Amino acid sequence: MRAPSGEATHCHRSGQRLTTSVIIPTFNESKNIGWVLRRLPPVDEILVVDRCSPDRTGEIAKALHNRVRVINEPRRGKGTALRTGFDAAACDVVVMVDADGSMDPAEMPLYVDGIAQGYDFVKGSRFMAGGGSDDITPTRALGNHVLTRTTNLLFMSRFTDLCYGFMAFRRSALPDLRLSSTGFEIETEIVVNAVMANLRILEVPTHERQRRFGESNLRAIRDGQRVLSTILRERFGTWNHDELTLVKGRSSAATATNPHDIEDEEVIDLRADSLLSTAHEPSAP
Ligand SMILES: Nc1nc2c(ncn2[C@@H]2O[C@H](COP(=O)(O)OP(=O)(O)O)[C@@H](O)[C@H]2O)c(=O)[nH]1
Ligand SMILES: [Mg+2]
Repeated sequence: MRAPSGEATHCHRSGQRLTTSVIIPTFNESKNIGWVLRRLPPVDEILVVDRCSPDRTGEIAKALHNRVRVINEPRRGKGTALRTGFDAAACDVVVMVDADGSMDPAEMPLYVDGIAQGYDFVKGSRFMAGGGSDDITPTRALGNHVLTRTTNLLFMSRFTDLCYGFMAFRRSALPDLRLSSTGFEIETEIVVNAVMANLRILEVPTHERQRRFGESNLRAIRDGQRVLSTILRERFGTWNHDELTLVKGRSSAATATNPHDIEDEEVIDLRADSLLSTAHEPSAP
């Protein structure tokens, strides 16, 4: 029997206990969402951000768990869905979990404990001691390894895994993450911006399972390129051909081609005359 549920949040503070919002992006996951919701530990808020799935994932999720609130996000992309969910979340800790059964929600306490211990950002790693994957293909493993190494070199970090989306962060850190990604590269954007913002970061071991039903929406080459572009953009800025400027930060709009549209950024003028007086010193991570 379902308890009545409304739009009201359950995220009131109870003593010093940290409240938790779980964000689950979904696109046609009707056969998997039940398993994910059953394995969730008690949380304060569950936001299923659904791309209006034809297989009625949203309705099914709502019928299965009385804490579920479904947000319909018709725009394409995991990044878009997660950003919509983050903006709607109301609790102290935000945890992101996929809906395909590849991430075991029963591991969630490890992430929330990390935040409770004082970390701002806790991310899962399949490649540290105690972690693993039943799902990763050789192509993806190689791509992830190269992208993780690249990130570590450019941001002076020591991550053991990059392209994996089981993560938790303190909701108060959300503005520091300055998110604008629409696709799978959002995971990378979160990681590198957490470094740039000097957040306290913890990696915890996680075991990736095989997706239970259906097929992945990720395309390794296309999405790998988007991840690489995100790393380079966050580290070096965006080159603007028209005005010969390098723009650090990014627009809230989809592209950063016009520096006048860009909010919250630093514009480095690389025109020859200004180069004589301005050295480009990227800020240390
Ligand atoms: N709302 C929404 N969710 C998506 C979209 N694309 C993927 N997802 C969800 O994001 C999660 C990860 O996607 P998946 O296809 O498993 O990618 P992979 O794990 O990287 O292979 C799953 O829960 C998907 O249902 C999308 O366009 N919109
Ligand atoms: Mg998956």
